[in-house]
Amino acid sequence: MSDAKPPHTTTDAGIAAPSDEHSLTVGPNGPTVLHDHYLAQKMQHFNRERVPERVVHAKGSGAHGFFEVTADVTQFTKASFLAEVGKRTPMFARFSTVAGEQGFPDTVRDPRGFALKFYTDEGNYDLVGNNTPVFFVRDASKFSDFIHSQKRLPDTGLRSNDMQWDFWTLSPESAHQVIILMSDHGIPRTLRNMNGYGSHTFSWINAAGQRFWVKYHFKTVQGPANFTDSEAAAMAAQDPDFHRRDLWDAIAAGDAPEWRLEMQIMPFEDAADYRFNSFDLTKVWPHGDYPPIEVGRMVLDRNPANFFAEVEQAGFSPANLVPGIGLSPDKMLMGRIFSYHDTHLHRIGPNYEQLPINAPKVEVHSYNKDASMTYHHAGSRPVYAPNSYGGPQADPERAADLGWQVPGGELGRYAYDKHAEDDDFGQAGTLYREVMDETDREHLVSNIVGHAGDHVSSDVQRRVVAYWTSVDAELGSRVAKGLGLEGSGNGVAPVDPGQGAAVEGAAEPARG
Ligand code: HDE
Repeated sequence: MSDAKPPHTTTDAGIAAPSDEHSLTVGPNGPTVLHDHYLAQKMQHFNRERVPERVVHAKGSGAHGFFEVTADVTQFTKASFLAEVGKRTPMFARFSTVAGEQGFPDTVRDPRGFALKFYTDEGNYDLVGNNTPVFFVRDASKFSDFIHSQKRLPDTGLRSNDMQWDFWTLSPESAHQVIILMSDHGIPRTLRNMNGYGSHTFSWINAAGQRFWVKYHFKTVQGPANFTDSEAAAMAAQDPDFHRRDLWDAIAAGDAPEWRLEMQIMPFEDAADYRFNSFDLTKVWPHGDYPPIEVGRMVLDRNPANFFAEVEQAGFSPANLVPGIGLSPDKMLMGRIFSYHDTHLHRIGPNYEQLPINAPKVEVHSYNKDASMTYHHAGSRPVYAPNSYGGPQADPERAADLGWQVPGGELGRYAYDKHAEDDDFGQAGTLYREVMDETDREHLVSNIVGHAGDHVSSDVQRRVVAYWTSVDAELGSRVAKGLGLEGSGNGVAPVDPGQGAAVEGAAEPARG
């Protein structure tokens, strides 16, 4: 409680406000007059307080901090913020759930967004990842369909496990991500106890122009910790904002969470013949093939001063790449390069990068001008290029490098380019048999049966059994047993995409 004399209330025009609580009326019981501008502007602003929530990742929490380089990686990248051991770069992170709206509980079974904005001395670098190294689909064209299946039915407005399993069992490439989602890692105990990943394959380019394919792993120094289904349900009822509160309280108490950045580095030439398609977002690179190397540390040590201004208005984009860091022909990453800036234009306006949370810490010399909420401008400087009046000139030597050698080919919509060991279930099966222990497997089966047993039609449940049987026969039979469908799917591949609707006598999907 402050005993300092508070400032006097004003309008947004800085004019002293007449009262914090009384409308302007004719006598104490008379009509309120239209020219009570102070009352009117409070209500008018109140009606306009909301910007559209994010269409996905709506519920989130954020914090400021820094990234510090702990190893020399200049042989792989010329990125300035990675140029020397000990170099620190200010950053902002936003963690989020995917499918729930802003009021949704934190402790739900869902991937977590792991969005990082590095305010580097070459402009902002955004790495917009998740807490899982893979994703449900591998082509941007399926993303909005996938999200629609995770959200709400068009008629009831309710979420539906039937819809989720219908999509997943008709999209076998989802199996690796779904087994992670249904494992104990599907509900992190806190945002501090989860890893983060770039998920995609990106490229690093060194000063000599050599390109390497890379994958980012942010390992929580707090250690991974998760909720079981029942613990999570109890917490969702007790404190729907538990994750947000935990992150805030930890930082406020000086217990700054930290992550260790490890990188997998693949020589450029390896990708062509690697046993997995190196750019398939549903696959990992086994660490035995490309052992992760430690690169740096990320520490979050400052809470936002204002939630809306910083967390709600933060705009991240995978297109924000600095020199020395590039893309890869990952069809999901390619789609994302368009989408994020577009969503910010819709959600927070054409000048969102002038907002402090999104503004770079370096000078901006852009030929973009005007548009609503313009704050920074170039004064009388030319607004066209080329010009002979001292306007900025592009310097390709300083720019990020978005190219790589591309084998030719006809323009077309191609099926996925399978490499020697590529299939949709192999890495999920390896995870089940070789990485999980028996407790993990028991929890996995229980989570799958609990989820697929809740308002999911029998036709879809049969495909669920076939889906998990394709991952691992023993897993499939445990799921079949849990769903009371023994013998209904052993060794049967899931229904081919597009045949789902043709299943004879397909029951009306359970409206869950
Ligand atoms: Fe996103 N994603 N995404 N996404 N995503 C958005 O941008 C999109 C994908 C991720 O805390 C949106 O600002 C497309 C993968 C995070 O503000 C939107 C595709 C991964 C966040 C969007 C994907 C992510 C978003 C919605 C498939 C992990 C929250 C709101 C091609 C590697 C960032 C927004 C924050 C948010 C598009 C798939 C992570 C709609 C088109 C894969 C962490 O632009």
